[in-house]
Amino acid sequence: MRGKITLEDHWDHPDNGEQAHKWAGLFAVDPEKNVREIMDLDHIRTSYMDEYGVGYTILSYTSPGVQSITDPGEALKFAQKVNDYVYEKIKDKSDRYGSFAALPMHDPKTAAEELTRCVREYGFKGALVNDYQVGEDGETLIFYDQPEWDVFWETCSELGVPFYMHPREPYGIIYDKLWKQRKWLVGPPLSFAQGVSLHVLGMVTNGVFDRFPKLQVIMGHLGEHVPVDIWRINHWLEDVKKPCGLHKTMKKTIREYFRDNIWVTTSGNFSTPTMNLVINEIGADRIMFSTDYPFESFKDACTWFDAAELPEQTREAIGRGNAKKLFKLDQYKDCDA
Ligand code: GRE
Ligand code: ZN
Repeated sequence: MRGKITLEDHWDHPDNGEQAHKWAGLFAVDPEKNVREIMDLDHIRTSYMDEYGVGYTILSYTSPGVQSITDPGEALKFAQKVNDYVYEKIKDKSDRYGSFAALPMHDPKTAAEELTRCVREYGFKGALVNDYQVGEDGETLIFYDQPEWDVFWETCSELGVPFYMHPREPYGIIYDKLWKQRKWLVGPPLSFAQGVSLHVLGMVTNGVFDRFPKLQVIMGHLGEHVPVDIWRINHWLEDVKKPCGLHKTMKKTIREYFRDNIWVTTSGNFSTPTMNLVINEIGADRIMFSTDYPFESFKDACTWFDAAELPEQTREAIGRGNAKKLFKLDQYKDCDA
């Protein structure tokens, strides 16, 4: 399929070279290639897009990014720097590239202000945040499912832009107690999915979507294990007789929040049986194609999706139609690159 849209494509800033090499050493088969590709906002990326039929990409600053900067002032400065930088890089290529805002998540008001600046001044398409923010003391983990974050969610709703909850690596005591003895499960095999699932289900069960019914949140990797478990999650949370039944605080069923507020992308999860499961459980109208480049191969993402057995109407919806609707990409002219 030509003219696909992709939403989980990471980049890194030239000043972050040391960390990029460290991260690539942990996760990439070919670290040099990974760093070269993640730093590129130009020919390498665009030629992959041209070759494999991606018309439009919404870029995001890499993980853990701003979420690991403990000092709130530094986090804001760094977020502004990367947002300014990517805007300059793509502003003349707005037919092919958009961007998510990177945000400092120490404080809801500051986060809301930086998001507003990026959307209003730069035309950014939403925010992509790497799970929890590490707090100023280097120990606190800030989750956005608490009531003080309402001002931030209100801003997302009012601006009408989606929020992408992307994974980060486990940090501090969480890493020491749970993952240190089984490091190979950190990242895509398990910890990423657990982290994002906890955070998004925290938002659902703490009433964020009841207070902001227009808010739209995206999860990558075909839903980070939630769709496969949705019957069981629903079963326990809806049953008011069970002690963990959250009937007092939740207005709708888990399935209804997925229908109304949550989207899922194919990033880094190129399995047709799993995609079919998500189509069955969540619906093809809530799924959007994505790659997870350069942590996954651009080619693998695209050739898998193009060849997957799907009705053509479904391929069109997942490949670009749903993203066009969600991100209001009407100006985007079905770029058939
Ligand atoms: C990511 O998407 O950010 C990512 C990593 C490391 C490994 C795999 C992956 O940062 O998808
Ligand atoms: Zn990713």
